[in-house]
Amino acid sequence: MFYNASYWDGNDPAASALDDAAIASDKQPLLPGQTATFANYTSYSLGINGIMIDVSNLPAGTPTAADFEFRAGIGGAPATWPLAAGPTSIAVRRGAGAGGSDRVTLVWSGEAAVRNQWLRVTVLPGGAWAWRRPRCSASATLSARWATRRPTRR
Ligand SMILES: [Ca+2]
Repeated sequence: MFYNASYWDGNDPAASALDDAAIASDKQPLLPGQTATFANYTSYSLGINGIMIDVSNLPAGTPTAADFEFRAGIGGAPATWPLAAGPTSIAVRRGAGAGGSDRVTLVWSGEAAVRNQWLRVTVLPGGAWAWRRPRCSASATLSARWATRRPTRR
């Protein structure tokens, strides 16, 4: 995840290369079977408003919200959480991801961003991705436990 529209990306609400400087390198998605730790929680005042997914061999075109499933909840089985708002925009930067992969950036604006809950992002197989099979890393959860304090480096 990254802190979209923050000091680190020049307060730019759009998805751009500036977002790479706003990556929360100390935060990690909680994968199925893992136990949540501090690394899975963000205290960003704007909630979970930016997620990057690096994809190898991304097919031509830009994924849409229909290529993902977004659910938000607090406890219980993530698969039963209510559907959450999709991202405001999705952008692709070819070759900008780790190891030369393609970087897919999802941003949520304003109230669309999940706060005080977990956000589960699932990459759906097929569709625009044209994947023959889903990758093991396709399902991840991030928390939007929102603290009342603002980021200290502002
Ligand atoms: Ca941005």
